[in-house]
Amino acid sequence: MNDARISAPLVTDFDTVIVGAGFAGLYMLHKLREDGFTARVFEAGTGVGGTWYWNRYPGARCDIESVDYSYSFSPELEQEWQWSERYPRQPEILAYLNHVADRFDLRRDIQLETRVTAAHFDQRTGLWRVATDRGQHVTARYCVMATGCLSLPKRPDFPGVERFAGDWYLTAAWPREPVDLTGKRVGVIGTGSTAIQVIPQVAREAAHLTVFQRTANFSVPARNGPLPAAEQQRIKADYPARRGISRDSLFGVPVAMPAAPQRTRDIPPAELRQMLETLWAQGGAMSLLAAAPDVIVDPEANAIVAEFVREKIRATVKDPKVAALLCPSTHPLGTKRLCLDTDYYETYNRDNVTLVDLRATPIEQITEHGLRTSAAEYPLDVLIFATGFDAMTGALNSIDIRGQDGLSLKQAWADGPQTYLGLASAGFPNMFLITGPQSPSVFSNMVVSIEQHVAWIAECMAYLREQGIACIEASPQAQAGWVAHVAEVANSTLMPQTDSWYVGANVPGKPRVFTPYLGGVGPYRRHCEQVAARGYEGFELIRRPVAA
Ligand code: NA7
Repeated sequence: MNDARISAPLVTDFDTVIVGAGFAGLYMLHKLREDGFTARVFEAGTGVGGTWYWNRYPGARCDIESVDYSYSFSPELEQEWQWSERYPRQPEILAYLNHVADRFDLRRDIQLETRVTAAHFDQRTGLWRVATDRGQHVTARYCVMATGCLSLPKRPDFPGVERFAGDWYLTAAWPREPVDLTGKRVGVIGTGSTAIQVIPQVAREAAHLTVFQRTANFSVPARNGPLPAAEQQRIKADYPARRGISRDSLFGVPVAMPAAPQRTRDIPPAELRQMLETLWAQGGAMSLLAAAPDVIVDPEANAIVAEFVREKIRATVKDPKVAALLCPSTHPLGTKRLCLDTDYYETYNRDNVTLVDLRATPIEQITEHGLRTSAAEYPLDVLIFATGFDAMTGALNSIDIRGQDGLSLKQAWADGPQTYLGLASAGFPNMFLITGPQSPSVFSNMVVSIEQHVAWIAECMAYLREQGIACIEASPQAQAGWVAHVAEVANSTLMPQTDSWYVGANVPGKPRVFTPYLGGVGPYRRHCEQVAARGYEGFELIRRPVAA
């Protein structure tokens, strides 16, 4: 970048444009306002909440405990908000985010029902020009993408879908009005985390539920239930310590990283069995992974824990043929998102539930009255697509983002995302990504990772202002080093071999790259802090021209 080309204008519409009003966008706005920056948030939904605004399907719930899946930036907020259950339901998370928007008076800087369509960096002025689907054009020095990791759902592209005479729904775009499934014959396509939440709910309501499964997944019981006031009080009395452990942990949950982790295979079998039984009885997917983190590295450890879960499935599901179909066999445990459920396997003991194996009998087409596989036609009144997302890069690539010399982000990332720390991308000055690709993001408690990124970005902007720096841009060398490091860490695990959305395998034509950073939330945080402490090492900083 050449300083001489930047003639910073005196006036911009906003210091920062923030795209998205979910957990990330809301806190980014609050933090920037506190630090004396102006900001405008653009949000496509008719309300705030991001992921938790859109994913309102029956059974939608977070798989991180409510006391941990919440902001820590305000001690008052964390003390005053009362969670009703161990794992929060979508309506409760949405109510929480609306409370946050009101409590911190955020709404006046949020423009709803507005989708950002383009963001172009103007080299001459050093500003971002942002366009929306309402025909607006605004300028800002910084552009912060708070677009979420799982926010672009895959559209159903099954042959014949347009002919279906019944109602169909995408879990990630569930209607705001109640959907009555009573007495209906319902089909659910997919058995990922979303479907595993939807299926038990739908089975209770529908006349009949047919589940179309391509890949069986591992799921761990949530053991959800009310969160007693006394228990919540006890946690809140010690919140700073609990939050501190999460920030330093592997996954952003309050399970401390062991100094010298024990290898699962070295634990005497009886002791290991006892440990797994205890974890199973307590519930929680993240606790299981955190207790035996080597399952994603060591095939032997993985086989032990995977077989333990398969045993539990066989013990729960009465029909041995159905149990066998539900036992995952195509991938090591944890290499696809480890799911969390309430009564998922038990649901297959109901008389009104049928499981269809799409590996043996693939979908041929959706017909006017149902769905046809290679073996049979299933008459349906309602079809629910729980078929996943174009994860981590989809939402970013769907905006026309152009940086230096008109370089498009999509083009720059044609072979997979290229970022420095998952926070920025070379060629795109003054653009920040919150929980971007190649940061811990989806492999962590998102709220912990979001707060870390927001704090880092705000501190960076304050530094630039103080130092009179017009532009910050990731250097291509630092970026190449980070991308290689992310790949090296991933390649030391079993993760990249499995076809999952972590590697983009669920979207035809998407480059196969393992995208989250697996180095752990705590070590990653320390690395980002070091980068800042060293004057933003790995970034190029361009001073504001004196005459501007
Ligand atoms: P996932 O985890 O991507 O699950 C999608 C499911 O849909 C999965 O079982 C897929 O089977 C199935 N699927 C997708 N396309 C098809 C087609 N064409 N035919 C049959 N089956 C299909 O998405 P979720 O929404 O459940 O979860 C995403 C994340 O959101 C989750 O991990 C949490 O972090 C929150 P496949 O496995 O590809 O064979």
